[in-house]
Amino acid sequence: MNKRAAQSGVLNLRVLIGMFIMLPSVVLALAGFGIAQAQQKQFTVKSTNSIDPLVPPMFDCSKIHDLGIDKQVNLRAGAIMIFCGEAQGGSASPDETSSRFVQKLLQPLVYGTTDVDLITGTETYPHVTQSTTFTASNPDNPLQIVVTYNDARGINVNNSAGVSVSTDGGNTFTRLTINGQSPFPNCGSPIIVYNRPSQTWFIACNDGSCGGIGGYKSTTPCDPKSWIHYCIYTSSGADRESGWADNNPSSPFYGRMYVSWNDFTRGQNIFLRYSTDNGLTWTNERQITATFVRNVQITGDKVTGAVYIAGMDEGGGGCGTTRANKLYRSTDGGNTWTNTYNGPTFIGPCRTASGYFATMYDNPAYWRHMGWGEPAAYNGVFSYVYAAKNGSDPGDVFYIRSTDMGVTFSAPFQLNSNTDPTKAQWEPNLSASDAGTLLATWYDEAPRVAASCQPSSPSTPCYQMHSRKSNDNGVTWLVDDTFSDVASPLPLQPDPSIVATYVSDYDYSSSVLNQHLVAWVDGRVTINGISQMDAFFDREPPGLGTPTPTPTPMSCSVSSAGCGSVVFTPPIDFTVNLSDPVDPATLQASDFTVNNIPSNLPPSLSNGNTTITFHYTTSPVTTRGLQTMHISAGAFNCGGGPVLEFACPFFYYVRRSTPTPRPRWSEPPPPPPPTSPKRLRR
Ligand SMILES: [Ca+2]
Ligand SMILES: [Ca+2]
Ligand SMILES: [Ca+2]
Repeated sequence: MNKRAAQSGVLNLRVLIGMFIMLPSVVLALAGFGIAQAQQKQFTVKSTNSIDPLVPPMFDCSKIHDLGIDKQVNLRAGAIMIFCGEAQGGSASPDETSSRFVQKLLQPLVYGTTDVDLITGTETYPHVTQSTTFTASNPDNPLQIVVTYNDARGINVNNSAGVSVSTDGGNTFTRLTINGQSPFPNCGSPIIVYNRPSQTWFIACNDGSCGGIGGYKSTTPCDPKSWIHYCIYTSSGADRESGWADNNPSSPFYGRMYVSWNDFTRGQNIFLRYSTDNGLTWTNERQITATFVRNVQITGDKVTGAVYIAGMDEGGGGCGTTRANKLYRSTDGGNTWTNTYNGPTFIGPCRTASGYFATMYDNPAYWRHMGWGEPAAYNGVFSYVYAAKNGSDPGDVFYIRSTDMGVTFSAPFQLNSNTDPTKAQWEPNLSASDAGTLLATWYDEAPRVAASCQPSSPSTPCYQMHSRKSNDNGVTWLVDDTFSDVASPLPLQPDPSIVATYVSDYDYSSSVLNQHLVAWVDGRVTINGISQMDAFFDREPPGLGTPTPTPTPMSCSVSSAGCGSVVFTPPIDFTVNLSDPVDPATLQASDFTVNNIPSNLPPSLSNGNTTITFHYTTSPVTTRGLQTMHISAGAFNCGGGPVLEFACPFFYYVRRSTPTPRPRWSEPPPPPPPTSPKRLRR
């Protein structure tokens, strides 16, 4: 009874239970999955024939679709798919050689510097898969860069969250290791943010010890013993988490950390929690969607403090089916959310599909990818990159831009210059720098010469990372050129505990010191003679060109239901509504006047700082007739910029205490019908 038997056999619940009865020690070992069980960390899988520790005990395979397991991307869900025979695990027939080499530099670099392999230390076949990267940096110590990724090294001991740390600005990295594993037991699918006020790094992951989303935090990230466990959210259905931290001291929401995810046990919806106290506590979750929309990535605009979640309607999955980009925005620090954009449908990038997921390669189906990209926002401009099928072309990457904080968008701009309809470009990422530069990077088959790519063919170049840079926050783009140093073979996924179609789900790039920090999966390093996956890193230094000055900050406007109204009692309170939240630090009572008389009591804020009520000790309304409310342009800041001028009339009438009926004139006779114009006769 082993995993391969489980894959090939037709299993039902009773057979599963029988298996566990025959293997009581395995049941014992698995009992702690998904809940805090210190003992579980001590458990070691002793045999390659043991059942995958990622699969919960007594798991009912008939519930895979009800639970959305087939749509999830975390490695545990993949292990369940493999266990239930719904997906194949990776496999290969390695030869006995154990070479490991890196190809030398083949051509000059246009974007980026020298590529760095993030995977240091021992690799033990077949647990050699590292990919799906998330990159963050420390703005107060830009030499400190941390990249997280899925790491198969500890997949069989419930430890698949890899992290590599650089202390020299990204020239070299070290993969953190304790006792041969990452320092994050029970953790998988990691992401990372840096909390500037507390100078603390936070890894968030699918955390078995929290039974949901949790992770580890540290102020000395290169010390693997320094990381302390914490929890964010409890649910067995959490998947595909993403995170962002507001690290701009001038932002209205400086210091907040945001984590979003899909919860497949709660309608498959997107949820979010944020922390206002540097990670000590996390809010009750905000529900962002009311139906299944993939939580693609979250980002924020450090200037305005606005936070954005890029989502995708995946059209039921598969190849040849539609996708639609969706956007959700919060302008009050994550408290309330608005669905600002529902983009047009397009066909998702693919050559075929395997189960729910589209894949970029066929024969066999390989590299699941739905078209997910990455958002970036800076100074009121929201940008997004994604991938789509383009006629017969299996994949191109596109850029869309919004100058009204994610409500309306420019027409999609194709970033890849290669237009060979047999070559795919896919899985793009994007980051924005403080200089207003954008860097988009994607997987590009431009260097492929062979008719197709097959995994584990070290002599067949398949793809190379390509980039394109904008020096004006996305208005115009420099040329498309290479970012990684060499063309990579298509790496194999040989780990039997990870679904065979997995290569990389996303790369999350970021920026520091006007550099762009990018990681990706590369197959140039061979082990046992096969091309396998390593997470790589490179950075785009500040450009030599002069970045265009950043756009004028967004303005926001004031409205009031009182405009044009009639009052019969002189009011002392006046309520106005804002298009975006006011920055309370910029607001004063005297910003508001009626008939040039300023308010003289502290104003009240409500509705997430989008409603202001100004107060008077005595009403400024004293004479009958026309009255005028007024706020000068720039009197305070809201939505990240100065408020527009507001002037609004209303009327004060005095009711007659004893209404006297007016004499009525009798109705005048109707006017005579207009004379019909004479028709011209021929
Ligand atoms: Ca590897
Ligand atoms: Ca293409
Ligand atoms: Ca490079």
